[in-house]
Amino acid sequence: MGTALVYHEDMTATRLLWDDPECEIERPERLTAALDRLRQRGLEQRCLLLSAREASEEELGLVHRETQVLGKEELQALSGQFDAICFHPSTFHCARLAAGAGLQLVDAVLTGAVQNGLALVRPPGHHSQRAAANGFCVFNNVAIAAAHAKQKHGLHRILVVDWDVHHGQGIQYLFEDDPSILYFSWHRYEHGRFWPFLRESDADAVGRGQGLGFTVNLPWNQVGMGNADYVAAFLHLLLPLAFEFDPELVLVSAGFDSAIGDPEGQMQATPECFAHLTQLLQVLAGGRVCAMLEGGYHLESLAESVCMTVQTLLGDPAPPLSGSMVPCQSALESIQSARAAQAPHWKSLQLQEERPPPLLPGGPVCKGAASAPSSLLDQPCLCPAPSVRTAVALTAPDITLVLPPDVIQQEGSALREETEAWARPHESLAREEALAALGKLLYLLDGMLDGQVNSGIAATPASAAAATLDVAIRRGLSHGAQRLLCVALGQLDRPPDLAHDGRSLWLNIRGKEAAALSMFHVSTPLPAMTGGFLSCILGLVLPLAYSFQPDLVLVALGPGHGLQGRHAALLAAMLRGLAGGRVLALLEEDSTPQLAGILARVLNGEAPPSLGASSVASPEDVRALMYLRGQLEPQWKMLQCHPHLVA
Ligand code: Q9C
Ligand code: ZN
Repeated sequence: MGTALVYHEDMTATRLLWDDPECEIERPERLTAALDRLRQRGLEQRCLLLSAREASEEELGLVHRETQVLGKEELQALSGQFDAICFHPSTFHCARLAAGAGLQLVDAVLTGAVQNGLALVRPPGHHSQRAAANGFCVFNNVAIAAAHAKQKHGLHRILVVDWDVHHGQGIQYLFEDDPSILYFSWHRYEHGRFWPFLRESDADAVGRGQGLGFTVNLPWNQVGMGNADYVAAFLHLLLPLAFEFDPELVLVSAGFDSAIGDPEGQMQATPECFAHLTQLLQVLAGGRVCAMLEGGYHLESLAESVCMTVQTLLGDPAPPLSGSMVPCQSALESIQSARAAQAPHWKSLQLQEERPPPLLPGGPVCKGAASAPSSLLDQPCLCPAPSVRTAVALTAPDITLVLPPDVIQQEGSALREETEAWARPHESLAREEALAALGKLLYLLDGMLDGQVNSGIAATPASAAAATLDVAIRRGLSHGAQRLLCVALGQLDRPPDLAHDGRSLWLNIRGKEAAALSMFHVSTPLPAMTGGFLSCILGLVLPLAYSFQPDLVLVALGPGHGLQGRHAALLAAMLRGLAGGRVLALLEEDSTPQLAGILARVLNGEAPPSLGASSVASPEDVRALMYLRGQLEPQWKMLQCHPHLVA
């Protein structure tokens, strides 16, 4: 459905007219650097370009008390009245364009003209308050867009995700008693010693009145937070609440001063991390995500991170995350205290009764802030994008399948002799239908391993599902995959002679009981209800997967998998964050065309349908989950959401 990019070059006009070391980082080059890089990467050309308009007085009035225009002479004097603000004659024009850009973006998404988009704007907005400019922000672009989405489009639930490294206190103040806006912000806090030095930026500020629980603050008390910390915050804090909230729209206060190299943030998350954050948000609200630029002052890091965000909005799979995926102790402390503060307000957090953390030697501590290694930022992703994003290899091409034009139905098959050789050890693969299906699967898998195809779907007769999966695992491991994650649903047993060499991680969802037979062989019951399914994905499957860092993912819906289509779609959409989206889904031949269709579309980058208001996880589901997490946490660090006590 497309991605909008909203911009106007007039927004490069506002700049610093006198010496001010605090304001000088918010420069016009921020926009031009981001836009140039989008062009260079061919990303701008793939977007629907919208030229920003000015917001009207009335629209600004949704949030702000007065919007006076001032004479030049008073600008410096006026600037002095606010914290971290430097006005320029063009500032008001730019700020009205920035707010207008957000409104256009929301209109484009909510009228269905596009699926999602980014507004590239300055000045930023999230520090701005009803009657006060603050922290480079004049009008609160995201807050105005949220108020507009409620007023003009009748929305009832809007999620605002503020991944800028500063606390968007302006948004918090404007909506702190409003339960229709769930505001999440992580921010550099350092126990209150970082700008804007507010007590109400801490985790215990959770909203007021009707809005209790609808403000979620995650203060970072150390610099140097990285990919593992950010992804852990999403999996263990933001996403459980977001699914329970069930937003109709996601607005992102997309500041990139939380990325590596930024002088304000001093964090370590790489640009790819923003692809993952974006992709994780796209499973909400039917994929209606509107991102608006906030901060981001390291031009190189900013430009790369903007590209990662736009690329992901366009549906490209997220590049794999680099670095070890181990959250640091300080991040875990913050996540735990935010979870504890929110638990009274959210069912999804209550059930996971807080256990005493196990006594273990202390985990890693955060390394200090790193400057951006230019080598890391300069090189574009070395692996060329596969020419086919998604291929469907069903035994008989299915004309009833509704597929987007860029999803191909694969005709090819592996050579007969080769297919027979792989099939030989398995009796269930002797039948002609099973062999034919295996031939198509092998052909598809080879295309993926060679880098021609990114993701795919293959089918097999139910009786041959286990054997076909076994062959797929072996073939994957012997033809280039270093680490293979297999998520097997239904009655599929781990191939008995699969080596326990750490190259494969087997996760069976449908096991009779929860069991971790080894760190590479995990089995869990299929939760009955949506709530349990979500906590299984967010609390077990994804943390395991992000810790393991596979380069190939197999998802098999085997006999009796019992998974609803929308649940399967969500699982596939979220697993797509692993292995650069190299995901092969294996279905039973008699699966409905609807299931095959929705999986193909999701693997191709379409948003999964929203799950709707979710039920709570059952006590048994929670028990199974807690048990497995307890068993596996020492090995798979992304499962942790508590700091360890140092023994
Ligand atoms: N060295 C935005 O990122 N100065 N605003 C803080 C600490 C103000 C940041 C000084 C930073 C404002 C949108
Ligand atoms: Zn910021």
